[in-house]
Amino acid sequence: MISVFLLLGSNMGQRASFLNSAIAEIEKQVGPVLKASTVHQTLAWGKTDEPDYLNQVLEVETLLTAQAVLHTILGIEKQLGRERKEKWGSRTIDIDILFYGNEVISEPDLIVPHPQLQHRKFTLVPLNEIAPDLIHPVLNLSIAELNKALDI
Ligand code: PH2
Ligand code: MG
Ligand code: MG
Repeated sequence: MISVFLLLGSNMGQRASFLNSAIAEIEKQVGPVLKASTVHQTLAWGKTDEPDYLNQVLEVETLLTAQAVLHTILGIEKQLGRERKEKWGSRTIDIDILFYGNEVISEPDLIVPHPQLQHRKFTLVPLNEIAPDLIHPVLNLSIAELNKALDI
């Protein structure tokens, strides 16, 4: 069993129900949700002329490989009406892998830990609610430390 941390984001339509539908599908297709952060409303980052997001982080226990998790969550995004048009454009649901156990993965379609997570308050704040002591296997800092470092 591996613990995988997922970031959910929605900034289109019924955002809260997209998060809840994603959680239900993740429970069915990836594994049981061990922990869920609260839902945070956040300003769009990167492409700032987009509507506000709802973001939430989950810890999920899984028997799937990292590649299988990736393909499963891409399928769930499609199931929930995700369309990909422009980078950082609005979306019904985005599901990103933040951590897969303490593995470091560098494949053409999958980089884990998520290469941007240490720069993004919308990821670190909910992650810090459920896993402050988790150590980033590349940066060797805890989530609490990374979260604090972004305030400076
Ligand atoms: N995701 C992005 C780009 N910008 N901004 C917020 N607040 N939340 C996100 O989940 C988000 C974003 C790319 O996936
Ligand atoms: Mg994303
Ligand atoms: Mg994504």
